[in-house]
Amino acid sequence: QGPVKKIVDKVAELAEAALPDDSPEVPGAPAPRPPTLAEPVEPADPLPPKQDQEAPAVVSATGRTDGAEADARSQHGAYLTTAQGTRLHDSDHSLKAGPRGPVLLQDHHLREKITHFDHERIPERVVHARGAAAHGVFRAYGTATGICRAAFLAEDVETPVFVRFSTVLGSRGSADTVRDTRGFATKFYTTEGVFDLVGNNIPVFFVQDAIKFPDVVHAAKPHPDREIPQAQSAHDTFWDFVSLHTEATHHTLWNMSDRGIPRSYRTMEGFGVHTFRLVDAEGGTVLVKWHWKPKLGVHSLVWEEAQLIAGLDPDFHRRDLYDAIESGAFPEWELGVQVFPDNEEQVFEGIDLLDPTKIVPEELAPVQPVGLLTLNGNPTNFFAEVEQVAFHPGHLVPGIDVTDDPLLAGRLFSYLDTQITRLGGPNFAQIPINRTHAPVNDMLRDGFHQDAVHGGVAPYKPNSLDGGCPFFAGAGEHGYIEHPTPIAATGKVREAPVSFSDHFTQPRLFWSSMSPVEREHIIAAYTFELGKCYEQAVKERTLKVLANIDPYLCAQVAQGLGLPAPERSEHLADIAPSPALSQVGRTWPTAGRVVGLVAAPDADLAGLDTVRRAVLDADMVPLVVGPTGGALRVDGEEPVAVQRTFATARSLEFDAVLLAGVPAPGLDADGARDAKAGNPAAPAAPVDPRITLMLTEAWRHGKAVGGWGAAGQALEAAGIPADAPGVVLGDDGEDVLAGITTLLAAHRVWERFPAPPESSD
Ligand code: HDE
Repeated sequence: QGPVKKIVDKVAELAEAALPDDSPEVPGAPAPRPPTLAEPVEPADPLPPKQDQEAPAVVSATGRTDGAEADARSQHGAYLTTAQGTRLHDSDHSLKAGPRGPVLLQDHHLREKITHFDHERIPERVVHARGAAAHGVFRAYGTATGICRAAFLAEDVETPVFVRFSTVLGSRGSADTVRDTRGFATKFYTTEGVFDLVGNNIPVFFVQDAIKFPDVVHAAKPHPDREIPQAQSAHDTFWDFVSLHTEATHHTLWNMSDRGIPRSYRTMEGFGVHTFRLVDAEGGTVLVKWHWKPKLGVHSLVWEEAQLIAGLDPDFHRRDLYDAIESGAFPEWELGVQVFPDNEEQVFEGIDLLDPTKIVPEELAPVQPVGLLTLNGNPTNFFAEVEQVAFHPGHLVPGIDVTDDPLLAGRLFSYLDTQITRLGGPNFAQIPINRTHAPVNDMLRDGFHQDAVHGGVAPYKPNSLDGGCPFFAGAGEHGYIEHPTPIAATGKVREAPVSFSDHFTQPRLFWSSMSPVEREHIIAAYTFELGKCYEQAVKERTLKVLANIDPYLCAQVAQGLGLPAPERSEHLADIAPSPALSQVGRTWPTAGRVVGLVAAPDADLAGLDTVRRAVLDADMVPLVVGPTGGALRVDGEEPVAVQRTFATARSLEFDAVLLAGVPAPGLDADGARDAKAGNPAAPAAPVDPRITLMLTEAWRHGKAVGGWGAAGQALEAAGIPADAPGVVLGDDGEDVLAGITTLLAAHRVWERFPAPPESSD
């Protein structure tokens, strides 16, 4: 019995247990509510923290546990207390002079409670404010030991990790499925200190030099006067900036592609973006680019789906990550590296490795797997962990070093700086989620929120009073020694290398690597975003940029905007596509895919239950949709718990929709004329419009649909021909599921989307 199945069975059991014994069959009159649970009367200890989430103890230079225990501020004991631990006997009424007041100033508990509440919020991150995170473990394959001395990369070493995914532009409370880049930040708690791999789901960046970061972010954030639009780039200031600043073309093109709207955090690739330097045990070096490859494959939403979900379930990605982990379907990624020689030019196959607007196609430098990341623990407290985690690209361990990428240089400054404001001072490394699992023996002292009680009298070096302690570590003692890379400076300048001015070769590479249907999505995305702009000059300038990527792309977007297509200004070089960049044309594991099982009144419930179990056996997630909440009952069979009702379900949360023999008008579940209808020729009851909506939406979004029994009639009522691509009908539910599963491996039924002809260049 797989973990997913266990949880789904548990959910069904709970739903069943919540039903009163005399629950009516569905549909029918609403059942009486179960009695409300009485408040417990006996004191009970709070729930213990989850095992793998206890923070490491703070160890002082002397090896003694200093100051407060890691969890001293969390909950202990059976009774409600003040922050000072004094037990309270009432927390519902202010202290008053008589029941009708006035309230007395001496009520310390009132003041403590309200004052603390008044200060509960901290500034949100200036970018990447909205995110979700999980605990996990990274197990190294040992394949990187030849190029990197980092202890956590040695064979079979397991390192605890915490991973935070995020959108970039939106505020903390914004929606998950907006068109944006996603953050993919990993904290490795290694034995040699914390290593943070602070990456994105897009391998290139808008700007080549960190000094431009405030510009691109100011342009992309909401307009300063109205503070709209929230969490999106479809507005004038963004397109004004990226059309004037053409080094942003490549990243913008990725954002307009399906990569800008991931299906799930679990189906995103991750990239370190910059080139890093790895150092082996002998001091030899290579340059690398980091990649995260999701085991479930790279999948995206379609734009209409993303927009609808932003309203229907703004927490879609957060919920998906949490549910997957809670149900035991642990998301996994392989970490891999592309490896390049570390020579003076730092150029590979003509691609400047210091330019963060460029990728190296996998066909030129394959991604070599070095370990497996498994996310297996949800946060215990969102604020304590997800909100307070502080990543920094400069958190490095011996064996991993930076390069001179000017974007990376600015990041190395920025993260520590922003965290001092966001986390209220310089001591945020002591917050449990940020604590290294390696012994700390620093000479950093005092400051706001200092939790450690440091011993010793000499937090300086050299000293004799603390016996000269602590000592420096050489390479043999795992000391971090920067690699002595030679610097060929020619004088102080505010300039970029000449190669940085090639802004169009790589956008052309990306465009030419897309399948026809992906190109169609890109055209639609540009047309949508520019259609939301008001400034004519911005639209016209962007079309000139598009002309330098591809004439067909430019012409189609121009047509959508009702503008003439301009001529290109750059020479369009021939470029070999990189098939690895496309998400279409490959098959992936179907584990974790969500199948909506829809049961109308009189549906084939026994068949539905069989298919539900088959979905579970295939490690996919069945969600049973019924007309109302409760359970679906059929004589002599186990009741089937309803997880979504016609009122709460939309096809958006399913990867495929199956109808359990839904009777078409006037037909029973076997497709025979319904005898109860009396007159066979009499007009039949219409299919529930909510089923029709589910089917038409699933159809439009390229999802597999089907069913057994008379399901074809309901599809027909929704305007879906039985012989159309991605429609599976049959007599036997399990056969139908087998057909659907084959379709799910390709993620979507791509033939359903209108595709443009091959690029015209
Ligand atoms: Fe960040 N970025 N960034 N960034 N970034 C931040 O740090 C910054 C860049 C990334 O889940 C901030 O703690 C500069 C590239 C992620 O907590 C801030 C530049 C990449 C996260 C910051 C960049 C990233 C951040 C805001 C241009 C992919 C979220 C809050 C030079 C490789 C981490 C914070 C989390 C967050 C600065 C560009 C990834 C302001 C100056 C390129 C995943 O320090």
